[in-house]
Amino acid sequence: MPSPASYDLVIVANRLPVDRVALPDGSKGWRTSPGGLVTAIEPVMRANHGVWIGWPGGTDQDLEPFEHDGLELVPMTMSQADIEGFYEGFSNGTLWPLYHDLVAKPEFHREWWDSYVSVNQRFAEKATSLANEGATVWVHDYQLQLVPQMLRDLRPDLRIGFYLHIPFPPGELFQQLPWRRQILEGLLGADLVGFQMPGGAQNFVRLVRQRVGHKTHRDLVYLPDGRTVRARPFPISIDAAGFEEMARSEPVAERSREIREALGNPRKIFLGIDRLDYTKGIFARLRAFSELIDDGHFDVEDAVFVQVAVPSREQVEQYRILRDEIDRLVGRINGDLGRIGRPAISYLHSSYPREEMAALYRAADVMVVTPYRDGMNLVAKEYVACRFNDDGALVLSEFAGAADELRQAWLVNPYDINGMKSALLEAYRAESKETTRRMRAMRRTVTQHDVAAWADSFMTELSDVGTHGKAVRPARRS
Ligand code: GDG
Repeated sequence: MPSPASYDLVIVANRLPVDRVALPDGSKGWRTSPGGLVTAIEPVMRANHGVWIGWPGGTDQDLEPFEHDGLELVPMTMSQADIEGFYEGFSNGTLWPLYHDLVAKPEFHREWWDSYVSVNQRFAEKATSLANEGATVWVHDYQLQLVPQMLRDLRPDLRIGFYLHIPFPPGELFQQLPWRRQILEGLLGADLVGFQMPGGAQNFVRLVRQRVGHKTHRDLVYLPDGRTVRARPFPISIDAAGFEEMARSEPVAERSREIREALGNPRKIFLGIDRLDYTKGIFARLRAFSELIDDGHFDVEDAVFVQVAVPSREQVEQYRILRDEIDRLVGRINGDLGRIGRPAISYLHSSYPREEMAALYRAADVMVVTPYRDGMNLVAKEYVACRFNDDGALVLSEFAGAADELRQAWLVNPYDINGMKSALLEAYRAESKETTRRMRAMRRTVTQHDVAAWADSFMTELSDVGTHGKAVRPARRS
């Protein structure tokens, strides 16, 4: 590793893009974690001599900076108290539900806030210790909203970008937060604040005007010290070509046939893939599907619903309750409607390799994505990228960011069970001419606006705004 303070680009995110794994010889090693963010950011990091700071998971205290797959990574340690206060507490017990339309009730605890402030401070200090004079620092997501201003105070020479992966709520909800002003001021340390949707950027600018009292004009905030901050939408995307290539591969084709066979060759396979999270609307969609069977629209011989629920935040009480509720619902539906070897719902509480996800996307006739609120939802885009034959139907919540781009999906309001039933039935019955017309249009969108385009546009805009720091070189992509 080069000496400290020698990077032109510093990525700061809650998680490092790697997971700790046990190697065959029993020692511990690292594996790149699945996800679009690393694919998006890796080329920019390479072109700019970048480093990534984040938590590797766990409470190991003795981790040194290291290189993995050519990426330079700096692990941040977390104590059990940090995990409980900063991560499970303020990030996932306060901000996550508050920013997702209060789908669950946020809890406000002063000790959680104190922990959030101190962990943000540690991330900011680590970033400044690694950044060259005039370097660019790109901070990610709701766990680190105080970092931009902390960086600005420590190092006015830096060029600072912030990107929020989840929705930014309207003022009526945000103002419940006892520390609302501190969060807004924390974000205002950045030169560019990026959001998924135009609505999030507008909510932020309006709140800054009303709550902090700064002058604003369109997407610009004018600070008393002469700085300007720009707030803009940058809808995130996926490595569309990568997913398509994987879906086309022979092993994935073979696995997708096996999955169909194992399910008893039903006429139609419905699929849901989500982190097991109360924002994702898993419960409501399974109810809607089961009622269609109960009403006699189709039978368990005709259709099966495969629901993959990826374990998530299992130490947080609300997530445990949700898991129990879904376990009970699936048990009841299968008990009432299933036959021997023919469950109505094939429920998997596990995570899978990317190839298995691609095989599932390839096998599914109807993909069902019904969050109550979602910043974007990459699963919807991944499904589209994998449908290289222009077939398959997507049922998508209006409240996912992805609905802005994927207009040709069957759009639904997840709070409206009857509306969801109608959409599922239409998608089930749709003629291939109809599904092709819709899928072709969606594929054009996802292919053109991929994650590389997202990262480039954020970086280009960041290089244009502010008078701080040096411009970042765009990624050289093959
Ligand atoms: C947040 C925002 C926004 C999931 N299970 C497995 C697996 N995954 C991958 C999916 C997808 C990603 O994880 C999940 O992304 P989503 O967008 O669906 O949802 P969140 O986790 O809530 O993400 C969201 C996103 O940030 C990006 O800005 O879109 O709105 O909430 O890529 O494929 N991948 C593998 N195995 C799994 O079991 N390999």
